[in-house]
Amino acid sequence: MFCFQCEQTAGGKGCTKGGVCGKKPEVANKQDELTGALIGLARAAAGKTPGKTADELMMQGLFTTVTNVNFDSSRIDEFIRLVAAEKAKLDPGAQDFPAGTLFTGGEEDIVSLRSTLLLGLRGMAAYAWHAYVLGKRDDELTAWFYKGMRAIGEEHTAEEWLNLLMEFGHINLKCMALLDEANTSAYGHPVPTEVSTLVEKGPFIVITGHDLHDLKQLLEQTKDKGINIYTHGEMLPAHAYPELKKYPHLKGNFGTAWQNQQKEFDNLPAPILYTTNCLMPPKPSYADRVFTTAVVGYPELKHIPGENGSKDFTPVINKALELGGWKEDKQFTGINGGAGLMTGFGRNAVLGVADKVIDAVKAGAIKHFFLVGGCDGAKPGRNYYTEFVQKTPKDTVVLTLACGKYRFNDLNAGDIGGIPRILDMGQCNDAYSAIQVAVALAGAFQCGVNDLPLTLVLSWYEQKAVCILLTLLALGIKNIYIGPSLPAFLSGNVLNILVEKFNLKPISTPAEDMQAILSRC
Ligand code: SF4
Ligand code: SF3
Repeated sequence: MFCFQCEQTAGGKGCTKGGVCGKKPEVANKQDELTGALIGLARAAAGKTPGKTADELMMQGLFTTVTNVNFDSSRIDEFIRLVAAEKAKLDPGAQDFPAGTLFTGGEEDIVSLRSTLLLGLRGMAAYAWHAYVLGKRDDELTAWFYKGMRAIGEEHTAEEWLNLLMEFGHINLKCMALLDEANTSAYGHPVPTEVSTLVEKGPFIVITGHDLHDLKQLLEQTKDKGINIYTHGEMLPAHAYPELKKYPHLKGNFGTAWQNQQKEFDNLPAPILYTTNCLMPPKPSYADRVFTTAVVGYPELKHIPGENGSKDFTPVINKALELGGWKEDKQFTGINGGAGLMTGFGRNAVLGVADKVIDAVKAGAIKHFFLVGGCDGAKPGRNYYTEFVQKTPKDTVVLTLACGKYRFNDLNAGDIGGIPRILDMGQCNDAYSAIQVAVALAGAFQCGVNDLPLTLVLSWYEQKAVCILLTLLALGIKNIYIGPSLPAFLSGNVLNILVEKFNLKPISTPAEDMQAILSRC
């Protein structure tokens, strides 16, 4: 196996003897085979309209290979079989891409550029899938999956690869816009909401991942059953959607970001439902109560089928009743000891008070905006993000999104004239909201986004972060700080290009970076 797609890759270079994430070599190799088969499917679809089954397989197949999604080789085998059957219908002569050369075949910089596009496509597939299950699709976006996968199987010059990456970035913006529309048209615009971290006594279910459609179905099916629902990780922003928050048994949030799950779920007297990444190999103390759904999978764990459309969560409900929850209420806190978490500052909520924000900037009450967000992860260096936020001056505002927010979302940072200093915009895909807000501010101040008093300080872990970064670069956003370490799949030369073209900066220390940012203001 060879895998270097995530931030925790072995030795900062690549996992070769098994994944740091727990992915076995057999599974890694099958995922490469599946990827090669999807390139074959894309080739077979050239000049044709592939149809619903092929489109679904393309999105699901790519999503399956995202970090911490699927560890079950039998499920990946099934995808390979289905992709082969679909390809045979379109063009039996189309060749699959040789799996073994995906991340190793060719010159270092070309491997780097090819991998970057593939990993971006994997991330985008997850977002496209969430929109798709809510009935939203976009022909240009769907077609780009085929175009991108065909491109991965072809030879290109470095310049052509870079152009493809920028084109991809724009398509991913469309994808995030589509998901924003899917989520907001189904569940309303997020409204600022305080989320409790108290877990009440009695049966409960913990739901994690990004899929709001799964949460909605679970809420419906647990209505009036005496079972409370708690979000975990990336599901936290769900509390802010009017059509989800109206369920009184959606009580609060339990736990923090994904990398803490083995500790947080140890002996948990409740089932946990995983709707997307990030699943870690479960410990024996709670493996019997883990349920996966959609493309998530792990050998021996119970799976709720029904990838697309309605699902029956009865096994999860029965497990919740059997385990019974805790005997007493339990108050939890975030990692810094705070108990109430605010979320729901999506584009609608923030732009709803745009006048106030603009006035505060003009009056000098807000001097700078930071977007501190992205993925969380296990590395000790990720304390950087907590310290960075702690160091932000009192006349600055911190926008945040994705699971990296758990590093500081329980800090009481106060407010500026009623505007909270830490604004949680939602999940990683709500980077779309952040972009919309930045564009609106640039419009109001009649300047470019790069001229705004705004600095992006991003943390990355998996491939959704890769697709978002490519979108930000495609939009011409410069001076982005990125950490905690640089992607192993960026070769020295490719990194140099990004640094030269976009002034992409690896993080250093919170103090140094803060000083550099504020001295430019
Ligand atoms: Fe290693 Fe990350 Fe790949 Fe897992 S996903 S095998 S940890 S690089
Ligand atoms: Fe987190 Fe996996 Fe990336 Fe959606 S849940 S941001 S790491």
